[in-house]
Amino acid sequence: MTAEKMEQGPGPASNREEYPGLGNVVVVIPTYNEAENIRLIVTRLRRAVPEVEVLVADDGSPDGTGEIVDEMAAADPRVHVLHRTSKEGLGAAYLAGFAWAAEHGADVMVEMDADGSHDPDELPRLLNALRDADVVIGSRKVPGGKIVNWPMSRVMISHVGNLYTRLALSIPVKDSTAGFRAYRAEVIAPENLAGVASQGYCFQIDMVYRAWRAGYRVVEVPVTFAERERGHSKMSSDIVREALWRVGLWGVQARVDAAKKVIDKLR
Ligand SMILES: Nc1nc2c(ncn2[C@@H]2O[C@H](COP(=O)(O)OP(=O)(O)O)[C@@H](O)[C@H]2O)c(=O)[nH]1
Ligand SMILES: [Mg+2]
Repeated sequence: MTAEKMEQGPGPASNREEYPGLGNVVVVIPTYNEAENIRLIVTRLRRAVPEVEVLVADDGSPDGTGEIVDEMAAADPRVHVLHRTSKEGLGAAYLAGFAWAAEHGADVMVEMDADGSHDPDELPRLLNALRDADVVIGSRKVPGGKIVNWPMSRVMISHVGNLYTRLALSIPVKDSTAGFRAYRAEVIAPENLAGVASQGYCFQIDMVYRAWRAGYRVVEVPVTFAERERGHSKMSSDIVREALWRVGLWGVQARVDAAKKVIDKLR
């Protein structure tokens, strides 16, 4: 299907070579004020995995990130940019990026940060693992996974956040907040994403929770996550609060649903 789809319009050119066995891969990179990082990460990615398409979903960064990608896109048919008008959060940027990728015939969609925390050289390992899975998470919390140079406060937030998520949702995933992932396109088809409203890194939890509940195979492969060297994190206390209340609510909902099932059986 992909070859025909990709030939339409000005979209990706990857019908020429496909990632063996997986089809067309689109890597979505959300950006807000990543002018110091974007050129380097896109260049590293194109070098590490030349077969993939790259889509930068930029929220109208005032520092000119989008314009830098425009320049790169003019010189490289596999680089694309989605200019969004205002900062609406990571979740909204990814949803728009996934929709673009679906319209352009992607079979696999990858999430990756712009700031260098995710190493493009590790992407082939994620993609290889996707041959026997539907979602692959580049995990910092399975044997071999690492976090390098993160302040202790961030390590703690990540640790407690993942523990809370596992307890609240009973999900067998160690790093559900990780943002370096590959999905088979059907997992994140629009019909599976109806009602997604999470914005910050709760979005990552939302995606993996939906996939797992729907019965998709979720696999974690170890990666090394390194703190950004340039630019600023967009992490905020609002993002932590959002994850706390949404995940708590989903946990309560899951228990209510389970209790209802038991009651129905007893009737
Ligand atoms: N388009 C878009 N990208 C965002 C937004 N917030 C964060 N990002 C991007 O998401 C990625 C991860 O964000 P980052 O600030 O590094 O979060 P951290 O790694 O948790 O500190 C980076 O590429 C950011 O530029 C947003 O509101 N819109
Ligand atoms: Mg970061």
